[in-house]
Amino acid sequence: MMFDVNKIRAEFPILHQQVYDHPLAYLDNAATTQKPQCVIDALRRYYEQENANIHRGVHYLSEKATAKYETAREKVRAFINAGSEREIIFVRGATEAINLVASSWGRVNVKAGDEILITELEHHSNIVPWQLLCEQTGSKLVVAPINEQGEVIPGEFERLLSPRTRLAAISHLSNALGTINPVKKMIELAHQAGAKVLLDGAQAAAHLNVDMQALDVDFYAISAHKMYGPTGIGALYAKEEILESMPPYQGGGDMISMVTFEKTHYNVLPYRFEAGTPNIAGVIGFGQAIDWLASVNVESIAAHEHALLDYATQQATAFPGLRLIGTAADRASILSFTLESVHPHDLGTILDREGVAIRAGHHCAMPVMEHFGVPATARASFAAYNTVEEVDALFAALKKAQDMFA
Ligand code: C6P
Repeated sequence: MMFDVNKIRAEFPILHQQVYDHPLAYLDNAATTQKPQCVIDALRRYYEQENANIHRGVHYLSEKATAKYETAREKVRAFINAGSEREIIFVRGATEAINLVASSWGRVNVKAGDEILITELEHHSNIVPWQLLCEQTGSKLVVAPINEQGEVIPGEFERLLSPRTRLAAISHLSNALGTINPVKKMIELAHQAGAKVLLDGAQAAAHLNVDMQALDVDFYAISAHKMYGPTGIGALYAKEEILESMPPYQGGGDMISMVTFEKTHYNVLPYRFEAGTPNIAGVIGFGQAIDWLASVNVESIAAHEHALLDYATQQATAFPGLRLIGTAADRASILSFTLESVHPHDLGTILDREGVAIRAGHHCAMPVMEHFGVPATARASFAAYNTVEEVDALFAALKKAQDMFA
């Protein structure tokens, strides 16, 4: 199927509005993507026609809601090519997925003297849970440094892996730099050292083909809201044999098979890790978003975004006073930069008045800012529905901001 950006745009009602008398150019997709009509309809349909609690009722609506919820699990499984639905745990998002692993897997697998290896380009969600685990267990956080392009220094990651490394936790695609890590190779190296690997796929899942079996990764974290789906829902992939060995993350309804005051028997996978009434509407919306992504095709989206990123990078390179932050050889969908004598927050505000939505700040990756010696960057991030005209609008607005501060 031909990639037709206008046809795609037509499916996103929110995009067709004026902001301060300018057509909206939404370039903040790394923070969250907009939602196609089919996802909005699925959420509405759920509350209008299907709402009931799942896994509990014997009535018509409960069975219908349960079937939709479990169908969505199968959609997530297929989308990331996991081997089994038992390996897909619904959580609030990538943040909760990582916290689940740190808390449950970490509790029984990490002890004093062990090491957790991360990289310098991680989001706080893939730093702080490991710091907490290290504080609790007396283990040590080890950080693989990045170079001036924003790439994990080849050789350093390998050098820092040791027999003490229990886990390597790595971003698949950096939200602050756009760097795509060579994760296949990193997973192989970590496995050779006897460590498990968690990939933070929050940014990757809507921009790269992700395949659990081909990667042979142990844990993978995703957020629906960055994949054209609802907020407050995401998934943790974990290998079945690892999940089987992990203690429950939270206790409550649905995660048990039998409870007495003396002893509780836990439910089978994946329910053991889904305590309480879940975000049923969110899961159904997530399933719909995956149908949408799969129908447009992630590879076609990636090619479109790559062309936009190339075009934007060319303009950025020629723009006086602009410094690109993150120039890795392998990059996707993110243009992070500073502009001489204009603070990124001022840039964000001025661009907003021109209808251009970007993010300005540290992007929850403060160590990356420190590495590049900047307090913050401006970040434009692309999605399937963005256009060359919107990139032009970005640079026209940047010119205006520069002129104002000249
Ligand atoms: N990054 C951004 O603007 P949650 O919030 O749980 O859906 O995702 C957290 C997260 C984890 N890892 C990476 C690489 C991320 O980019 C994010 C979210 C947003 O860059 C909000 S800070």
